[in-house]
Amino acid sequence: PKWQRISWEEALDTCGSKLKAIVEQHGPKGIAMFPHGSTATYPMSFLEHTVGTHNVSEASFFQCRGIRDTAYMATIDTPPNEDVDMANTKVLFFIGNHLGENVHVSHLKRYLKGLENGAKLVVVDPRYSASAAKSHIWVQIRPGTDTAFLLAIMNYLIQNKKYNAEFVEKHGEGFAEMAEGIKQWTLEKAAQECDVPAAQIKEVAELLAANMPNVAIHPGRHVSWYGNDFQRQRALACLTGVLGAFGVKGAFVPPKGPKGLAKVAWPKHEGEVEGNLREMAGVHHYSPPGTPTDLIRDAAITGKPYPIKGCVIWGQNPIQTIPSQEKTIKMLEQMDFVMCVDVMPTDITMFADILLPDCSYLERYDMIKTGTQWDFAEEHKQYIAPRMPLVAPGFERKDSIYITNEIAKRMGYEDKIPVKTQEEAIDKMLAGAKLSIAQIKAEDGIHIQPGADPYGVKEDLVVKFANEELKDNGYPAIPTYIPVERAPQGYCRLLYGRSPVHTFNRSQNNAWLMAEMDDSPVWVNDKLAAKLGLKEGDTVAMVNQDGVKSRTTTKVKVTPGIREDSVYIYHGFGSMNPELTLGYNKGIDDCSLITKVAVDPETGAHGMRNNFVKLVKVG
Ligand SMILES: Nc1nc2c(c(=O)[nH]1)N[C@H]1C(S)=C(S)[C@@H](COP(=O)(O)OP(=O)(O)OC[C@H]3O[C@@H](n4cnc5c(=O)[nH]c(N)nc54)[C@H](O)[C@@H]3O)O[C@H]1N2
Ligand SMILES: Nc1nc2c(c(=O)[nH]1)N[C@H]1C(S)=C(S)[C@@H](COP(=O)(O)OP(=O)(O)OC[C@H]3O[C@@H](n4cnc5c(=O)[nH]c(N)nc54)[C@H](O)[C@@H]3O)O[C@H]1N2
Ligand SMILES: [Mo]
Repeated sequence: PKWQRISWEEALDTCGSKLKAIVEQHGPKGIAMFPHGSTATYPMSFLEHTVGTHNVSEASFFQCRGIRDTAYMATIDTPPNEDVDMANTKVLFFIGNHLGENVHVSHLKRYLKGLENGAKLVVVDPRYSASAAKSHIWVQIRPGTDTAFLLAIMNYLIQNKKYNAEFVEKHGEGFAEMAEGIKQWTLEKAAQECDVPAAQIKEVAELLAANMPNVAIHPGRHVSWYGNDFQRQRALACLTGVLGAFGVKGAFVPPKGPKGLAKVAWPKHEGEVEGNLREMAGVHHYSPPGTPTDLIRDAAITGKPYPIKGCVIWGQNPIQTIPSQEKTIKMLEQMDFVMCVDVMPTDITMFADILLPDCSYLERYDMIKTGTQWDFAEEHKQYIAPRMPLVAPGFERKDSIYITNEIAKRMGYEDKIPVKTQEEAIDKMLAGAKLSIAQIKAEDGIHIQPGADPYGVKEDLVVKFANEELKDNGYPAIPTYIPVERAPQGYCRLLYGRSPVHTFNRSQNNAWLMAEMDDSPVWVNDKLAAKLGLKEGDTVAMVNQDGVKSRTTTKVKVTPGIREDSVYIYHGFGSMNPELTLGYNKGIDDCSLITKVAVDPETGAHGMRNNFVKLVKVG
């Protein structure tokens, strides 16, 4: 990764002419985009709408929450976000979902409020997570078997007539079909599959039944785990239905946020947008918006069904966030042109022909944050808060509206430009709600207005316990458990999660945070460690089932807080770019060991926990 500094003029000219040449030769579909974050929405709209490519793939959908959203849409017709009323609930129910290490500040506040208010917490996790540490029931489940666990709970509730019959009668569709189809999932059968006591599954079911409908079945967030995840997410939505936990205090309650903000988007492409890889292959009918990453990679590498030769990466680090680095690198190497817009030299920037420095979040206007305080206050207030720059951009950094517009001009789209500046974009959006930047500044940066009571079950809510459309497309109509491969002899499943101190890989060059935590020790079960002759603090490398060895090493953390069949590290460590001076080679990059790609059939999203490793003691 050696760089030559050039002027913005030359950089923009090069990006514009290279992308234009690719569109001329291969059509708009010859460009792929990998976006993430608020600054990527405007250029994404340009490439998707105006230039016209389907080949846009967000790791934050396809390796994160896309499955959750489409599985809930196939069940209750709406994506769930994280709309559970944790602050007012009687029972919090988490599958994975390690809040406390997963630090979403607003969610944490609601979660802690719930615990303060006396909610019981059920945490299903193979590891003693920060949430498990606060739980009343910790289910130390065998990884990948959660759907069996959920089906057994539902079956128990149904068989023992402890479900919410009134709700099911009024809002359920296909309930009898599901009840019949999951009959086999007795407590004993699930206990064996999930490697947890039958009595514990019963205890959880009884706790939910005793407190329904005021229970918070959390939909989770990062759910791309094993390639069987659509079914688990369907099961979660159905369990919420079995308990009737919609629209009432402590249940699944979509907040009523402010309305009216206008949209700023690029105009739609005239004529049909060609080259939808998913439709051409007739697969993944429940894909989240965009195109599944592996379809783009395969097309780019093979040139079939068509070549993809230009790549725009904007705030995504696909080296560390898409399984099989080897494939991602092959895809990038065959491109005629790769441009990257970033704020730091992370691993992906090593593969760019041109690297453009984006404004950091303190130097720019940003997306407008809106929300409600319905779960804290009786009066249900709403807020509208555009993020505003604190300081002028340093080091010649430019904002995303400027960069996109300048490239668009050079590609021949000057007449389509929707807004000229960030301020114009924000003012346009605010105008929809009869507000402006000037007014919000006068209100000290946050506009607060009266809100609406979010409680109440929508009359037309339908919970599809069985979904016939799924069956028509070749998927199970009812939530179904699909077993995954278990760790081969001598290997452990590689699990990963969030460090409470860090944000993905983004904070690995932050001196304060690295002073707090600059390594990611591997969690090893104490009994397993004894068998392997490993001690706390030993240095180890990892080798996976395909013989891929970690580039770096880490220390061992010996603990009873992880199952014997798994090991655990934090995601975001082990950067390979030496220019990321503080993070370089610190800890192990989980993604480098995720070489086997598991694809969720309904969505095309990628499972990330289906790889196995051996620990190799250094020396
Ligand atoms: N500090 C910090 N917080 C963040 C982020 C960050 O980068 N840093 N990123 C944010 C983002 S984008 C997301 S999506 C979220 C992700 O955070 P979550 O949505 O909470 O992620 P999960 O994968 O549900 O949770 C990880 C937990 O799953 C457990 N687990 C592993 N395998 C299994 C299994 O088979 N079954 C069960 N039941 N549990 C399993 C692991 O042991 C681990 O404790 O975090 C968000 N919050
Ligand atoms: N192996 C593995 N893969 C995962 C996960 C995992 O835990 N392990 N988690 C999954 C999840 S939940 C998610 S959401 C995705 C996220 O995956 P990505 O979307 O790839 O997100 P990040 O890893 O945060 O990479 C963000 C990139 O944007 C850059 N960046 C930071 N701030 C800015 C900015 O203001 N402007 C611009 N232009 N760039 C910026 C960073 O320097 C970095 O290069 O990864 C998924 N993939
Ligand atoms: Mo995520």
